[in-house]
Amino acid sequence: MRRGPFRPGAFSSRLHDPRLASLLGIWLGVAFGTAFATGLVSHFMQHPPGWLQWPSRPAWLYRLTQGVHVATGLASVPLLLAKLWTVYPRLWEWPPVRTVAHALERITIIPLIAGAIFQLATGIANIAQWYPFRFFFTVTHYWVAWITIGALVVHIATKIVVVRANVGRGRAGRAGLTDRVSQPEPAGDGLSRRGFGLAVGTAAGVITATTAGQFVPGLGGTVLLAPRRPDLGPQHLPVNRTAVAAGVLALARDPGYRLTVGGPRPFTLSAAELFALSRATVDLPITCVEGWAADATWTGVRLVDLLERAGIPAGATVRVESLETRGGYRASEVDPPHARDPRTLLATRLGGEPLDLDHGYPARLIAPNRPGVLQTKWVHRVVML
Ligand SMILES: Nc1nc2c(c(=O)[nH]1)N[C@H]1C(S)=C(S)[C@@H](COP(=O)(O)O)O[C@H]1N2
Ligand SMILES: [Mo]
Repeated sequence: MRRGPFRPGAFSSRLHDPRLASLLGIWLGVAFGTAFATGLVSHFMQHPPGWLQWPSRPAWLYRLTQGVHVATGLASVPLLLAKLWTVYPRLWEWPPVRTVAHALERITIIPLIAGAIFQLATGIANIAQWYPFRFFFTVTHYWVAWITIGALVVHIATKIVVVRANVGRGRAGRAGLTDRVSQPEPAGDGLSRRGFGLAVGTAAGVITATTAGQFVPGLGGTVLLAPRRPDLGPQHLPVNRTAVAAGVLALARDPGYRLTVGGPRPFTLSAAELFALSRATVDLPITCVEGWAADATWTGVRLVDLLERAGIPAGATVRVESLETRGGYRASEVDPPHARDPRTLLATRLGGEPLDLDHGYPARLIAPNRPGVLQTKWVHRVVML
């Protein structure tokens, strides 16, 4: 009665092997666990709950967490493909369901595989700034992460016996606990298990080595496969949204431009006054959620100086607003740790030159340890919340 893929022995490759599947599973577990943890950092930096005020130091923290987030996601691609290929014959397992526990275990595979593929596909589309989907990326990527990681925890719980019987010391002693035990490798032509493992590891390593330079200081020139070279763009910095795309060209160049600072003692500054006050210089990276980071030297006015002049109390959160009228990044809320950090500037110069229009002329926010999406450009207003 059992035909086609249901036939015993239908999948003859020696690479459909429980030890290989276990090893790939361990690597994938580490990669997805790391991507999940660093993804939470990114999410809660962008949407801090009321009780959480993110520190402004160390300045490099977000560069590290987000660089690792994107790197582990990219390295997961060959690992996931290899893992799926190694285990796919089990789709035709017979009998399809043995016990209730077995049925539940099989059902949780669906959100696990769907979620894993979805997270990698949408993440890669996002870093390539390609949005073929209708939903809002960050919200969906965040919630699907919880589903995927939940399914992964269940999967690990149901597979830990198999993994321990196939990997590590003492595995022979545990072999009696499961029927999913690696058999000695049959001789034959073609790729060996070791060769397959090496090929998959090499693929993950090459992807990492040719993309990780996008966040590692000084290695920007090594990125062959990353969508972005962090040193290319006007004033040697990439631009995600140009002044034209943001529709701010006329307003940013308007001689009547004013920076308004609200608060108990509100005041305004013309562009010339703002430039004259620009006396602080800091070295800080732009660290995009897409995983690239670019170092730059910024000169501008300390945000804290503006807040003090306006009489804004030290515990206040402020909102820095852009001339851009639409889009999710047109305003940025700044909590006290960042607002009061002397390295947080309304920058008017970049690398010693006036800020390019595409980098936010006449002024942009730059603060340590925050995602690029919060470093709003074309700033014209600061208000107390
Ligand atoms: N007003 C405004 N500011 C913005 C954006 C935007 O779309 N609008 N994009 C942000 C993003 S996603 C990043 S990574 C940085 C990029 O900075 P750069 O283009 O100045 O290098 O600017 C941020 N500031
Ligand atoms: Mo970004």
